[in-house]
Amino acid sequence: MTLGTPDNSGAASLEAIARNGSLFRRIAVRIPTYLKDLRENPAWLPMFVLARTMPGRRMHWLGARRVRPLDNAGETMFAGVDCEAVVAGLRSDGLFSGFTLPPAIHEEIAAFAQRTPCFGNFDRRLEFMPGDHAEAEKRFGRSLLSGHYFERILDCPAALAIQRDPLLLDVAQNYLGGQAKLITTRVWWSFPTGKASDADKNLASLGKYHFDLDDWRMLKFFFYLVPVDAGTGPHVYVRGSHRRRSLKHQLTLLVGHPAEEVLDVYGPESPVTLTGEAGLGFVEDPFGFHMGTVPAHTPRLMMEIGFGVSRPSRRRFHGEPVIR
Ligand SMILES: O=C(O)CCC(=O)C(=O)O
Repeated sequence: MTLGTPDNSGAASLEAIARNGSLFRRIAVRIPTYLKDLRENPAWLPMFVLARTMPGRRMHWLGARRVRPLDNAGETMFAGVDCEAVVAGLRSDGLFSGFTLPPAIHEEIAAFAQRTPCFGNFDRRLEFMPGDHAEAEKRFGRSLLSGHYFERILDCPAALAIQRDPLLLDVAQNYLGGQAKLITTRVWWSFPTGKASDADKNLASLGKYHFDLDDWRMLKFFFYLVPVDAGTGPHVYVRGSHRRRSLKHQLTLLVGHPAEEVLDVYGPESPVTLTGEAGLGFVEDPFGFHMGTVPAHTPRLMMEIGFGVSRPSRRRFHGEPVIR
């Protein structure tokens, strides 16, 4: 398209207005959450403003307390995984893949998820059994992209066994520093659905590269609880994007950015698409760009165990945008 002709510049400015309108809408929907976060914890504000910048992050990393890897990380279910190798992968790529859950553990969580009602699109009013997804979309008259268990998952002993596994804390403390603590435990479905809105996709962190801005330093362990192939909405991580950031992506108000923009900075070879069997686990520094993808044909069941260095929100369970 040639810019500058009257017709084209009109189209370009309409496009710009639409883009800005959607930007303001995306910011506006988050404002109530931000205000409550600030009231609950005033230290949230400097983090929210500065943790998106490299100098802000680097300053905070200087305060990371050094710990020594445990020779024997207690009774871990991940025998054979070496903490130092995991931390080395995290430092260089922002990602380490190579955990395997024992079958009894991932099968128990998957069975728990099948028999327990979940909440659609992070909304506690949209409660349904995962097996009734198609019927629930009709009943609620909207597409249901995700189904979360929130605190219900804490009733599943196998999920608690992963959350408490000493190797995860060992990796977190060696990477983030001695201050690392558990902040999130979540299990959720991503469902194939034809008609999800961009707002629902953004809420579910699907289909758009973004970085997490919930704490100064974070680490997320993800585990697939069903086999995940290209059609099951695999997770994608942009290798190396936790270590450097274009100025545009530091001064941005938004954490989500179009793929072309992100890959222009880190290169087309940088994204790693994580597919694998039920039980596959990986860990990432979520300051690096990453995303889930919308499943094309099969629902994905996934678990996340997150570590951070600040006090977690007492008010809302992971990612819950509805303020009570
Ligand atoms: O669903 C996924 O694979 C992505 C999750 C995600 O982006 C996040 O937890 O920040």
